[in-house]
Amino acid sequence: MRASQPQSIYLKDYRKPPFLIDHVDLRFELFEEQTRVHSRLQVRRNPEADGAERDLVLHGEDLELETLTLDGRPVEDAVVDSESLRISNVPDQFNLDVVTCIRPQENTRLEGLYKSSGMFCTQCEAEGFRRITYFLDRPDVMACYRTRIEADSEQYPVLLANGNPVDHGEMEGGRHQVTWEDPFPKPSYLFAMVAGDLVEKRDEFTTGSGRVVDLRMYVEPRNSDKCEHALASLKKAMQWDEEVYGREYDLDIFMIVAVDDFNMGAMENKGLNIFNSSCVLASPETATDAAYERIESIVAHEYFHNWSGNRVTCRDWFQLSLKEGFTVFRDNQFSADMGSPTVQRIDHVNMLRTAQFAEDDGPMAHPVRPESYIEIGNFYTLTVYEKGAEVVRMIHTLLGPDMFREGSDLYFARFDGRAVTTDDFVATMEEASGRDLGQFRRWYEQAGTPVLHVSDHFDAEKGVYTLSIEQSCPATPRQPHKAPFHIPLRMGLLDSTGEPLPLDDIGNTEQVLELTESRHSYRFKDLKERPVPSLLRNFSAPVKLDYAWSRDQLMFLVSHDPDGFNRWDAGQKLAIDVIQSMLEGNDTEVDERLIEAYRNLLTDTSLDRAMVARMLALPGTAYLIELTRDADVQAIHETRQRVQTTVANALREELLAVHMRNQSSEPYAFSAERVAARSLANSALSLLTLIGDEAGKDLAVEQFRDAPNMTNRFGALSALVNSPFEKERDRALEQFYVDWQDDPQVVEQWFAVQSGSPWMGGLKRVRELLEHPAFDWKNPNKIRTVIGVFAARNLVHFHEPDGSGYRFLGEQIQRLDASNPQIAAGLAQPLTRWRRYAPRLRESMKSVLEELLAEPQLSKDLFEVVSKSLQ
Ligand code: 0A1
Ligand code: ZN
Repeated sequence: MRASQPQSIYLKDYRKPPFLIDHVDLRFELFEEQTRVHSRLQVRRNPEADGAERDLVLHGEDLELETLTLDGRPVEDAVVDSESLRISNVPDQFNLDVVTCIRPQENTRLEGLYKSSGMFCTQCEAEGFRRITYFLDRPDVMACYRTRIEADSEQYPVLLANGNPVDHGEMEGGRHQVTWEDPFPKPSYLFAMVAGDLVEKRDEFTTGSGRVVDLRMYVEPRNSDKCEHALASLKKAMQWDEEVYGREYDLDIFMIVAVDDFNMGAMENKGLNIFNSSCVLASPETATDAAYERIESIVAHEYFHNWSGNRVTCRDWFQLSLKEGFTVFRDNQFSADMGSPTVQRIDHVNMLRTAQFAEDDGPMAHPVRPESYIEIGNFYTLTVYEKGAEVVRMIHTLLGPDMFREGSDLYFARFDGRAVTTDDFVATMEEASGRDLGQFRRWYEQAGTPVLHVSDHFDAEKGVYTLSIEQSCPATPRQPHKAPFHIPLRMGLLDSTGEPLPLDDIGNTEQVLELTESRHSYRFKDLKERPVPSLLRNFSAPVKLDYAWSRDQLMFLVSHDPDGFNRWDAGQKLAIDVIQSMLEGNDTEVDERLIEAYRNLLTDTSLDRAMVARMLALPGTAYLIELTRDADVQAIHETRQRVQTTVANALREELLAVHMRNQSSEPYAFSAERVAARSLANSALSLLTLIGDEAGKDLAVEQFRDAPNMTNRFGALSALVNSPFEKERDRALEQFYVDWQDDPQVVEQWFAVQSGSPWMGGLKRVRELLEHPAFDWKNPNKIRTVIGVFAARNLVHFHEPDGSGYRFLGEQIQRLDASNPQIAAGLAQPLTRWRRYAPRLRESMKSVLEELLAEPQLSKDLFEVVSKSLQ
């Protein structure tokens, strides 16, 4: 047990900052052993503060204070503890000079200033700036920064910070300095600096108003051929934000830096975005289509933050979804416009339903706007990001695109340069549209996934069809009772030929029903026959929908629903029903209708190939677990596998034909059409190798050998790894490593394909990977691709009935907690879901959590996750 219990921080305790800092002047002296940070703060008492504080209390952690002067006079009586610096009785306005010493070389937490592959870089969100110098490290304190960086000229020729470069020069001792000034006031979490021996790739973008913006990407020399895609994505994002949201970029330079050691995906620091290498570097030879897609959306996400996050920022960390929910919604809209909107929606909902619904149903469930936290780093969650985006999407649905745009224009105009709340966002949308979103605000306040129970009745005599809908929401921690949500439910009705039926007098065939009560019933008149309902089109709300479709109705929707998302979802529901009734022993064989549905998909060449690839994928094991109480993972995995192999065996010829039809000899292009063809060909290949098909094996070996790009090569590797062909698999894995050992991003994929595969000998192989020379305990990507992927994707082995998978994870978490608590707490996620599993599994998961909680040195991060999941 920890000696002291860390304190919770509550939204209800929010107070305006007692002091404001208008200007920050920083000077970094970078040396190999330590870095000296000189900071001059222009401080004044906040006229709007709630009470009159006499003392100034600054945040600071792991800092060595060297000197402290107030208006030029040394401060003798400052009180320093492990988290703060207190100066008593300060005047109303003053300059404070602070010199601190820090050790970036020893910083394994990767928060604040640290070193990665020989370069210095920073990560200040959420509370990293206090690890650089003493400061009011809270987002509602916004200042203008001037940053001077001094370092050895040879080792660190490139010196970057936010804003525009205003000065540079040589110094004594082979050193140099560059000074940057950011004219936009910003919170400390958006501060960034970088020093390294980096190559620069340049491009430019001319804004709508005719300003030329310098685009620069900085990478290690070995990555200089991997910048094109990120720069192209950036330009598309800049253009899109002007067209769709009327947002122009505001500085003269926009910089992107790639670093190998990074806790998250990327960071939107003002004018100087810093990226995890795996989320920005790509070439056709080294990155798969999936990586190209990820990069396009993350580059856009970080860029969009320049308005939704930077120009308008969060008042406090409870408001995190203000920037993240809105920005994810924006990047989803962007990705939809760049490719196929339906496919993009399917991928996104699949992730939301598998992972966010699980979070909302577990012990860490929290509202989109949480009410309390111990460590804010634990709240960069799928709920804040993805459910937050769904909430913004529902506002978009309720208001319609034009009104939504008016609302967003008003929001950006009114709150530019300010730190605001999710409530300010909603109120602005209300003001612009005249709609009342009072009840809608519950989406920000109540945790848990609402459930819609739908039943229907057809009165054949009167020709009246009635839909009855009841909503409820399960209890979540500290919220036993829920009030009804305001839910937009997009729907339509189809007749028996598949024609959409008019739903009102004007002949609309689609409607958005607005559910606000616990129960509603809707009547549709003048119908000749019982219609088939198509509900929750395009997943219009993040809810679970319960309606007893028959298998025939689902088959019918797969081919007739005009809503592409619902066509896919009907296929998923059909497959779930087949798998579940086999699991429950109600069916012994795979329903022929499912096989026929797949046959149609494979033979109808008029269908969108990206859609076909999605529809061919059975619901994932993780999602099936989420749908099951007392989940028996082995049984679920085996049943799913049986359905998959039955389908693949029945459709062998069709799969071979699909693989053949979707080959191309053209050079790599990241176009929707080519991506779709590669994805379909790879899906077919993996089904063939899965069933041990000899022709499939030969195709995979050949594709692996001759692949002109990483999508094909990795597709073949993954097909062999998930197959009974051990000899070919081992050969391919070995060759792949020999070819790509010098490329960390490719080696990460090599790790992931092995640790995530149920065919690779489970824990034994994962332990071998930990011993592999390419594994690095200090690199979050390696940790995630070996340990994280094992626990999240290799479900049969992670949930080994003897508990070995859980104990393994517990050991690694414990080991990592000392060096990188944020990563350790993230890895603990799968264990927090222990209540969902069969009794034996549940007990062993729980005991691993209990052992972790007994650790005396537990970090705040891990303490919060572990203690809350045992409550
Ligand atoms: N704001 C970034 C995500 C991010 C959050 C925290 C980090 O370190 C603790 C790093 C990045 C985004 O949404 O992209
Ligand atoms: Zn973000």
